[in-house]
Amino acid sequence: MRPNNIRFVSRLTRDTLALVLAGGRGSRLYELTDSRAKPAVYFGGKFRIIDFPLSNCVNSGIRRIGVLTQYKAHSLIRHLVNGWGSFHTTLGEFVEILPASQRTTGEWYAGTADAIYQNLDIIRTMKPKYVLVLSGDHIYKMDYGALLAYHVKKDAHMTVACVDVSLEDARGFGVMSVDKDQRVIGFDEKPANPSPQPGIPDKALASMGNYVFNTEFLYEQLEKDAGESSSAHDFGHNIIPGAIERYRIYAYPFRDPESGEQPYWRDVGTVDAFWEANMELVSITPELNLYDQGWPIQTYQRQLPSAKFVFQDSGREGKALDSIVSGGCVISGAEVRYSLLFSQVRVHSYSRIEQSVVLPEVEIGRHCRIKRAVIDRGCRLPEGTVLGEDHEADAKRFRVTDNGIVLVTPKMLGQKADATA
Ligand code: ADQ
Ligand code: ADP
Repeated sequence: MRPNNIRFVSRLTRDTLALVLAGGRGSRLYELTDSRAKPAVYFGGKFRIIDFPLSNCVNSGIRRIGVLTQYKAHSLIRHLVNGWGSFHTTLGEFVEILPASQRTTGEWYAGTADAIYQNLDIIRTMKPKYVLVLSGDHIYKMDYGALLAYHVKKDAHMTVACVDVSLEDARGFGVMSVDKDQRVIGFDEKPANPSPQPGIPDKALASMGNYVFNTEFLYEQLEKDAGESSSAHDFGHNIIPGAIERYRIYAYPFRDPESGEQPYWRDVGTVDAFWEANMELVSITPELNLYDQGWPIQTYQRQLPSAKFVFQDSGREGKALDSIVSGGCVISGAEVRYSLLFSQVRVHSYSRIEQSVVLPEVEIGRHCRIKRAVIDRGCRLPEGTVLGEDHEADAKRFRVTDNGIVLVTPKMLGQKADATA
């Protein structure tokens, strides 16, 4: 098939099986991932992080998707079943959950490559021509069709999608060096001293953790790696560094085709990054446009009544300014500013919430003052709670981050967390 064939990209996406790695904890999110895997963490009012790669697949025309789960997968699985379970299986479309179940090696998934290796028998039955391995951890909109077309044009065995990141951030990523044709000639997983790119002294080329494989090549590499006892069975640590010399591994720079700029891409790996990325959405023109119907982000959402703002008899206005307020919220005689409220949040009279991210089903009692906080799902803040004004006092009961964001979970309040949250 030739790239000038008009059906070229849609053929490629149809021949592709996407496998979303969704088993990691995301330990730097601390208590936010106590009961859920990082891909199940809430984002942007209605979504969970995994909705982004899944929506990217659907919008790109990839409708055969496996999701590999391991760590604390209950809320993730429930979300997938509720929100992503209605594909047209009769047309060969599916989102299939592939949980670690000690089926092949008798062990849990050891690393990202092992997670896929343990499902090879299932993957083989799906007969894909290309396998797109995706990280379930990031927030971005990306047309995977363009990535697949690039992979085929380069006649690559494997293609690694990449972004520019600061040298400091690069220590947390796989860092690549490439030749002038974008062929990968060096790959260092989480290097202590990341090398900058030639001509860009402050930026390294980082792997997004998204890979396209020719299927046979993937099978060969995984089988070889499975037999190596010293391997951690990880794509970044083992598979890529071991393959770059002998095989055609290419880097695909994630860029806007029109402007050439790097699009929005966030790894909300810490509580600070989580707060910041959510707060960015509240700004007047956020870089990530969730209102763009050309690339809709789908999710599971319950049928909820509209948000309601109550002007109390006492003269207290219930209002939200420069904020995002989701369905089922009631703001009564209270003021919400520069904040993002997920669904079914109740805010009672005489309270004020500022620069905060409030997850679903939170109740904020009367006379509370909340500033620069992340309130986890299901918290009930008692009347008169003050957060974000005295960090020493906050730190006695809650987590206060380096940037002074206060994280509150039901457990910290002595309340029972919802096991399905
Ligand atoms: P990390 O993100 O540090 O680096 P890892 O923790 O393995 O790598 O997570 C990668 C993805 O796999 C995540 O989506 C995670 O949820 C999932 N995952 C982790 N362990 C899993 C398991 N046992 N079973 C199923 N899924 C699992 C990787 C690459 C780097 C790259 C960054 C980009 O190794 O090279 O730069 O991703 O974020
Ligand atoms: P407050 O502390 O402000 O008095 P309340 O719990 O009494 O808070 O709620 C105030 C107002 O919010 C109610 O008078 C009502 O108008 C509205 N409200 C509360 N619960 C609901 C609900 N389930 N459906 C619709 N409106 C509600």
